[in-house]
Amino acid sequence: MAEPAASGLGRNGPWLQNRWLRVETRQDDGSISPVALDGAFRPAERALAWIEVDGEPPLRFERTDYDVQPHEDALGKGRRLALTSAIGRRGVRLRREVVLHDGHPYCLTRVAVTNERRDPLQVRALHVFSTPDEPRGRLRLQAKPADLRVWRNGWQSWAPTMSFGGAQLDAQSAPPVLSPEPPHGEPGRFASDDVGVLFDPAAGRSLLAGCVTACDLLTQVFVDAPGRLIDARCLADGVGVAPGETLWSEWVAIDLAGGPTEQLEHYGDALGRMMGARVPASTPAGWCSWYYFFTGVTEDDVVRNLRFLEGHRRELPVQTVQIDDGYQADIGDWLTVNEKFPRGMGWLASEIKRAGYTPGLWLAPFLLAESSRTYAEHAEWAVKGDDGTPALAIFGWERRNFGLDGSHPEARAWLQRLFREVCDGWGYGYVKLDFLFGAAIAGRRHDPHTTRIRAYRDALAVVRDTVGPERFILGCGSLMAPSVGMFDGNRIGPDVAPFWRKLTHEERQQPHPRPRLVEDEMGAEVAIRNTLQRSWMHGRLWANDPDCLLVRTDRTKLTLEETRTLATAIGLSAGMMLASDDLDQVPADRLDIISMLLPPLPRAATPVDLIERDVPEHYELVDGRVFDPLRLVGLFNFDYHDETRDLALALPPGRWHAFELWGEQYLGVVEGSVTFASVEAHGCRLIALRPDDGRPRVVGTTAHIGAGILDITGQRWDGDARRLTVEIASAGKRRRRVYVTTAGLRVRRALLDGSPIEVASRGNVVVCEFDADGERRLEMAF
Ligand code: 9PG
Repeated sequence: MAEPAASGLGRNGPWLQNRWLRVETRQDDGSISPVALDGAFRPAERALAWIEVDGEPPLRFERTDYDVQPHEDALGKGRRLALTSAIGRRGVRLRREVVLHDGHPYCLTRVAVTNERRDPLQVRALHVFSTPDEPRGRLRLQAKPADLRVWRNGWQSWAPTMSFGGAQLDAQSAPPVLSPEPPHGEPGRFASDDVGVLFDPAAGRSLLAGCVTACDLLTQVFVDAPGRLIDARCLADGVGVAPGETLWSEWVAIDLAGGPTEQLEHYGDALGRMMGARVPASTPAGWCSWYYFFTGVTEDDVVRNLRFLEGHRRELPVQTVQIDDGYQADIGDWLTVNEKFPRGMGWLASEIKRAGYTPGLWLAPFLLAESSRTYAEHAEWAVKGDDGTPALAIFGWERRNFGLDGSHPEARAWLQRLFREVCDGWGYGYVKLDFLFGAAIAGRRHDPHTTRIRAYRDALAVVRDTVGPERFILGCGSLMAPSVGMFDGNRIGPDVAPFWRKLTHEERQQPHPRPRLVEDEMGAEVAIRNTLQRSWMHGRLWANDPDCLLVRTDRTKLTLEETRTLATAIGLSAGMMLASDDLDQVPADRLDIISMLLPPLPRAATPVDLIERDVPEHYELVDGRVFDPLRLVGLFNFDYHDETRDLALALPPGRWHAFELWGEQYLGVVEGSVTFASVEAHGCRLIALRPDDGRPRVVGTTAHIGAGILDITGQRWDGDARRLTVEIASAGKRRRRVYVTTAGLRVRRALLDGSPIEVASRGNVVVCEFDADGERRLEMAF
């Protein structure tokens, strides 16, 4: 048990302290100064809270009263400190709270404004943790601004999530699709949604700020590297606070302990717990129509692929067959099916179910196309701009599409009727809800007191209630923190494509030719970037959907190396495995790549260099099972200039058996580091490291991307009998090879399920090849 958080009164105000953090406060201005006790890291001095209001100067704390109380929430027990300031002349009362839990390294803080006037107060933003723009308020960091690193999160699935250097330009994402606001045009100024991390490489220290609740307001973390400022703020969309009412910000976590990866993992745990995340017990796999057939998909395409899956249950053990965009009459007219699906969506769902799969259907329920019947009949359900006309959510399918107003009761009732029909009428057990940001765009809504996030969640809550807790909801084009608790799975990156990239690294750094649209941000590279950068979300907020695996050899520009890289990123992410090829046309050796990702791994790998690089190159999963401790490393060449490069992997202390999966090569016992010479651009190596204990043991398997995590279920070495026993499960490919180090001994006999099996000797290892359709036992006597 952690020692309880303590509190006391200092010279300037009360403080809180636990094992990791001390938070000092000042009664004169309501500011807080958090200090990490390990190394006395104190980057932010007198971080303020203040309120931005329409048409008048900011509301700031003055002399405050305080009180300290025991506190308990979804994160456990702790202490809560409150600072209150009655600003009589402005007719408001401000309150700031700081919570320190007994068992967490971060503190939480939030701010509120109470309207004590006779008129409503129009609030723009609540600044929760805002370093003052004056010399003593600037962040105390050791590195020069240009050397600082900033990790920024995109506001929805497709938005760039990556690290930047302090002199770089932020992602130039155009609102409202890829960003809630226009991008900053000056280098070193970054706007991160929900959560941001600032890393000081000179000090080796890191500061995370991020919202752990997201039910009402949009939280942004703004970092100014040259100005050495940070500002975590909640956008209140100018909603009116009625006389006598109080508006709270979201809870924002401030973490100074550990490195960026650890901080993001702790943050994900906190957000998931505060928001009641739904994490499926096992991560589903399936087939999706989109990336081969696009909007041209027909009933026959789906049925042919369904038959293929039925005929290849051993190779492709997936649960879901998901029909994507292309069946509907128009965006908004979901229940009117086009001529490409002559037998209707109910028939197709039954056919999929009859074959033993869960039928899945794509909808963009928060968009209304200007050409749709639903919009023609209910223009009042669209979010409006300031001029009162419908606000554009996205131009797509060659027409304007407006956002659905989740605050409109009739629009919500329509959602309920729609999903009743899709789930109970047609029989779909899985829905992919796409373009969901449409309900969260800025604008005027039917209920003027509803924020965009509240409207978004109210609409989602109707869908979740109607769909029920048993069916699977996959979010897409969806907000991140505000969706937690609603989805089972969520897309965490832009669209994969059968090509590597559209924009070069240099083009992506430039503000020109224009702010970036979704179609600029498609391709395998950017999909992989988000998959790695958002790995920490998996299993904490939902099951990550890293987007589809494409392995085909027709209609693709991806090379075999790039395909393996995509497979490695998806596989190590442990996220959903959705194949999106025309399966009939896929050669057997490419189907093997899909098999190697089934089922998904139980846990996600960690991108070791997520703060150093925009696209991490070192993705690592440590599996500590005592009979087979394993360190699995995906090492990528994401060279910015597309050059062949040597990749070096530094090893933890000790002697390691190294096995490279894609090249199927045992590299012997290595120490210190291993180098892979001339790795192709966009290529990768997948290395399984196992400690060398001088005894015979498995050093490599070829069945599954986990290199043993799922396909080796037990291993015993009997020193007296000099016998090795290995338990094998069917995970992955049927045909596989198992590599065993002989530790200098000679194999006398090898048995598979009691029958002799041939072993080929290759220096210090022996190799057995066999099929596994169920559990198998391999025994070797030495
Ligand atoms: C269906 C697709 C797939 C895909 C989704 C989403 O702006 N655009 O041009 C744009 C095109 C496609 C797109 C997003 C934006 O992809 O991510 O998986 O379901 O919709 O239309």
